[in-house]
Amino acid sequence: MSDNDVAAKPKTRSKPKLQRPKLYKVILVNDDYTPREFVVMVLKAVFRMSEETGYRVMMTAHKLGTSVVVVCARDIAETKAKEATDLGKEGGYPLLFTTEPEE
Ligand code: TYC
Repeated sequence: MSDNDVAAKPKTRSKPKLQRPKLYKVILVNDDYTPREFVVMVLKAVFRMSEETGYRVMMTAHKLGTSVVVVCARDIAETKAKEATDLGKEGGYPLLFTTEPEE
């Protein structure tokens, strides 16, 4: 058996590329009906925010139209957005939280 019979090893080692799961933003959307204090209460209850942070996030949405609440894994983002939107519904308000993938 000559050296030529030995199967050549591939010269490049293929590194398995583990894709990092995409992160999602939970976005608070402004409306004309939900009271400010109610929005802050929901932010504190669902996203464990302090009064100060909740107020700041609420005022950002109030002034600019939307505000990013948190960035996290897709399933958590979707669950929290639904929980928070449902709290608004229970209170009779059109409060809306949406999700979108982070760039
Ligand atoms: N714009 C509402 C008001 O003036 C308050 C509000 C803020 C509602 C943020 C929704 O995402 C919101 N009562």
